[in-house]
Amino acid sequence: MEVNLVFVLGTAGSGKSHLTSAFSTWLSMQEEDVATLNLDPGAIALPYTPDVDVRDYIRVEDLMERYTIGPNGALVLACDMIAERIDEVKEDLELINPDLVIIDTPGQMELFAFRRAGREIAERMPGEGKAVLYLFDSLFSREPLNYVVNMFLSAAVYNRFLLPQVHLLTKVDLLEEREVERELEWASDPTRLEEDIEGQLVGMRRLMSRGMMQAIVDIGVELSLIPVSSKTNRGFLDLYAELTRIFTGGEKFAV
Ligand SMILES: Nc1nc2c(ncn2[C@@H]2O[C@H](COP(=O)(O)OP(=O)(O)O)[C@@H](O)[C@H]2O)c(=O)[nH]1
Ligand SMILES: [Mg+2]
Repeated sequence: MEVNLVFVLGTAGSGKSHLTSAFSTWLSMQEEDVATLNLDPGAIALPYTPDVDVRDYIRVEDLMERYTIGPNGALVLACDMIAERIDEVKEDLELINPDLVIIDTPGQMELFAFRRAGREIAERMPGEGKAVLYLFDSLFSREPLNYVVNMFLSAAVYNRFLLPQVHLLTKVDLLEEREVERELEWASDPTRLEEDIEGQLVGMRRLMSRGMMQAIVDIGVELSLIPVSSKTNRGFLDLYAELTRIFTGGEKFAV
């Protein structure tokens, strides 16, 4: 099956499910043969109807009952179990046979990104090309320290999957344009981030975030952030161009 896979990752509430919904709808309008896959077994209500849904195989409530465990334990178990059931997911996808699959991942990112099952799934899913979209919640990242934390998380995700990674600044419709511009500037020019940290933070938090930022600069992680909104579809053309470049350019690793 010649298919390209796009894994959508980001902290809880960063907009993964809404992006999956809006971007896949937008891609369909561009005549892309796109399918959606929900890998979040704990999703209660999704803003779209997934073409393939792990909740058809694994139900968090069933696990809670069967093993007498709470919702958190069941969610961890469910995410680990997806890896074992991945062949069924593959078969369901093969029936649809799309060119591109947008993959919505568990609300709590650590369940997918930092447990073994996530990488196993990413490795075993058959894809001609694979890419990760890492979502920076623009509201959350408005605080310089949170922005720095997000840089670390995105670097950790990259380190985990070693797939081309596109960074998105989500929900930009909720911010004033100058706030959006400021976050974009932090990405393109770390000295601006440093200045804002100097200006806004005091004491221990200032020392810590400066040290953390310096580490990021030392590691050499460069960030190019694409501002997007699932409400207005802003940035989708840029995102599409970036994915096309990754999937047709044969790029193996994003830096
Ligand atoms: N205004 C606005 N709200 C958004 C956008 N994307 C997501 N949201 C809201 O952010 C919240 C979390 O979104 P969701 O997609 O469920 O995040 P997930 O946990 O990463 O899947 C929801 O209340 C959404 O309505 C956006 O582009 N614009
Ligand atoms: Mg979600």
